[in-house]
Formats: sequence, C-alpha cells, structure tokens
Amino acid sequence: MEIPASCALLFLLFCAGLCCIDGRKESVTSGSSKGDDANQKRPSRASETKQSRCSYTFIVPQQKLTGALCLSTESARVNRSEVASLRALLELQQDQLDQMRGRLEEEGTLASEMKILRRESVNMNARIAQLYAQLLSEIIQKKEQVEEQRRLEGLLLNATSQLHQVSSNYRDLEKKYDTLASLVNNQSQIITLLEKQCQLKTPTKELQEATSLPAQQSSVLVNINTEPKDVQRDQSAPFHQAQARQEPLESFDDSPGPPTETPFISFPSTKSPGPWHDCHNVLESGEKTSGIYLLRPRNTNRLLQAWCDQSRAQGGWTVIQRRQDGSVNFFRTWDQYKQGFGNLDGEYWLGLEHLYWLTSQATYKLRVAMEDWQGRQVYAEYDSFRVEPESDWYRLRLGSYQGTAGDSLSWHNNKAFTTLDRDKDAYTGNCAHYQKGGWWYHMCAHSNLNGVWYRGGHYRSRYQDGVYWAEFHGGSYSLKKVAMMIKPA
Ligand SMILES: [Ca+2]
Repeated sequence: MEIPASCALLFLLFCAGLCCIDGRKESVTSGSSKGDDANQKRPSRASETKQSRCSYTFIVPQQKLTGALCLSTESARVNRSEVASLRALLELQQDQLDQMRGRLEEEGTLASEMKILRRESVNMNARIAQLYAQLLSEIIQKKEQVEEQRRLEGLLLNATSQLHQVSSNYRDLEKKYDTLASLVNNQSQIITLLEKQCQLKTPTKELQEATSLPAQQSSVLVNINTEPKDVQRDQSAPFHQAQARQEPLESFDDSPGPPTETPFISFPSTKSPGPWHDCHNVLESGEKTSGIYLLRPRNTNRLLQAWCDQSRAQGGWTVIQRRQDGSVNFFRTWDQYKQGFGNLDGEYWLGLEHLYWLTSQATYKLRVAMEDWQGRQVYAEYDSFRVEPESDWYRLRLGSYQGTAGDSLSWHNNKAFTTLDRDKDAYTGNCAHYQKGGWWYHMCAHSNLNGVWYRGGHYRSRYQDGVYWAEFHGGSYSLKKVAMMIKPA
C-alpha cells in the first residue's frame, strides 16, 4: 500500500509543475511584449488571467501513511486571487514607475536647460558687470573732460580779457606814439627855426656890409637873401622878402611866396566862382593866375580846393603835394592822407581820395619839380598817373618817365599806399615808420617826398627819413623844395 500511494503523489506533483511552467511562460512573453506595444498589453493580460487559473496542491508525504489521502483546493483558490491582485498592483506600480521615469527624463531635460540658462545668466551677469564698470569709467572720464573743458573755457575767457586789455593798451600806446612823433617833429622844426634865427644874425650884418660891395658879388647875396623863404611865416624879414622878389626862382616862381606875418592866401579874382574839373580846366576858362581854386572832379559831388600852377610848363597844373619849409608834419595816419592836410598856400597834401577822383576823370600826367639847397632845379615827368580807389589801397599806376631829375618813382609803380597805421608795403616792417611819412612804398623807397624836411641838404638820421629823390642827390639828402602836380595828358 505504501508504494502506490507515493506514486500517486509524484504524479500529481508533476502535473501541477507543468501547469505552473506554462503560466510563467505566458507571463514572461506578455512582459516582454508590453514594452514594445502598449496595445498588445491588455489582450496578453486577459490571456494570462485565463491561463493562470491552475491550482497547486502540495502533498507532503507522511512518514507513515496509515489512512486515506485527502486533498483540499479551497486555500489554493485564495492564494491565486491574491497573486492576481499582487500582479495587478505590480503592473500598476510598473506603470507608475514608467510614468515617473518619463517625468524624470523630462525633468532631466529641464534641469539641463536650467543649467544652460544658469550658465548663460552667469555670463550675462559678468558681461553686465563689465559693461557697468566700463560705463562708470566713461562717466568719470566725461566728468573729468567736462571739468577740463570748464577749466579751459575759464582760461580762454581770461586770455580774451587780457587780449582786450593788451589791445586797448596797444591803441593807447599808438596814440601816445603819434602824439610823441608829432611832438618830435614840431620840436625839430623849432630847433630849425632857432638855428635859422641864429644864422640870420650874421647875414644881416653881412648884408649891411654888402650894400657897399661891387655888383659882381650881388649873386652871392641873392642866395643868402632867398634863405628866409624857407623860414616859417613868422620868421621872415621884410627886406629879405623884397630882395627875393627881385630875384625870383624860375621853376618855383608860381609857388606861394615866403610866408608873411599876415597869412598869405592867394584867392585870385575870377570871372566865375567855379568849380572847375581841375586846374587845366581853370586855365582853359581863361584864368591864368596861379592860386587856390575850387574844384569838383567829374562824376562826383566832391568839392575841393587846390593850388593851381598856371605858369610852370605851360600851366594848368593841379598841385597835389608841396614841401618848402618843413612847416607841416607829414608823419600822419591813413585817414589824414586820405582826406588831405596842410596849408594850400604852403606845404600840403591834397588827399588820396581827391587824387582818385581827379585822376579817374581823364588820363593825367605827373610832374615832380625839385630844387636842392644850391638852387639847382630839376623835374621828373611821367606820361600817365593814376591812383586806384581806397579798396585797392590807392595803388599807384605810373607811365613812362622823362625829365632831368632821374627816375626814382617807377620802382614804386603798382604799389599800394602805406601810412604809419596801415602797412601795405612788401617790407617785413612798416616802411612808413622808418621813412616818417606816407608813400607808395615798395621795400621801402627810392624816393619819399613826404619824409622829414631837413634843413641844409645832407642830414644825419638813423633811417633815410628825409625828403629825398635817390636819383637826385641820393637818399641822405633832404631836398629844399618839392612840388608834385598833375595835368591831363
Ligand atoms: Ca610791410
């Protein structure tokens, strides 16, 4: 009886084992297919639940079987439902696990993105900090620049005010210089007069003796007697004048005579009161007496007075400049040279503006008459003479030379006029400062008839500032008498 019982037990165990192996296989197959396709998951589970309905029966052999063998299947059914529920739970958990993995992966992506963003943020912060520092330094620099600019502006303002001060000082100095120059000139004239007074005492005695001398010596006396003609009007002696009128100079016979105690102004009595276009027009109208006439050049309402020389070289000459006794200061400003100055019956300058209007109405020629201290008379004539308007600095336009004095003016042709306050010459300095008068300087002069009137011819001065004509006695000889005059060519 023992052997058949044990055989039956083994058989049951084998059958149960087979059922169990089949179920597991189904389970493994369904597990592997689940990852591949979610749609296949549910059908596989259904088949699994169908096939997992096997039962396990464990029969423990007794040491000694004495009675009948009994089998109970109720407990096995309970265990199967628990396993099923456990499996369902396991699957649920696996689903949850899968979901969590998915989330984890998503979160991992987010985390890496966050890392990248953080890194970028850090970089941006560093960049912003750098830019901020740069901006700060630029602001500081600009602030410093503004301060520097303010400082420079302040310096500029100071410099400007100082410049104004200096320029006003310069103007004051210029005025003082003009005053002093005029004073020096006046003083030199006074010295000349005093010298003349000293000299007059001796000739007076000589003259008294000379009245008893033979006739052949009277020519010497003429030279002595003409001397007082160079004195200023309050210095001439009546008997000298009478003597001089007996022996008039040929070339200068129409120049106003020696100044008298009462000012001599020659206003000839005329048929009409004028005005005339120039002295040639005066002569044409029949007025043949030399003297002061009222002129009005064509194309202008400008009225002016001028000395008309109606006897020299066929007459009709308008005198534009005259030197004869040093009574007038010719060291003058631009405006004075422009308008004219001096005395019409003595030394004078007609004025550049008048010269411009006169010489623009026709073609004029220029005659320069000169006399040295020995009584020698020469002239220089130019077949055309014109001055440009003030806008061109009264530039000199000169024609061809002919005459006996030599040509000392052509070098000044096409040159602008220069005065002590307006330097238009080609020299680095102002020629008018050195030559003490206004002229059409080049670099500087071969002639200057507006210089200082020195007595006696040769003079000593630091500069060539006498009344000179280089071709006639050179630059260190101041001429005794000079007259510039114009007439239509
Ligand atoms: Ca110059």
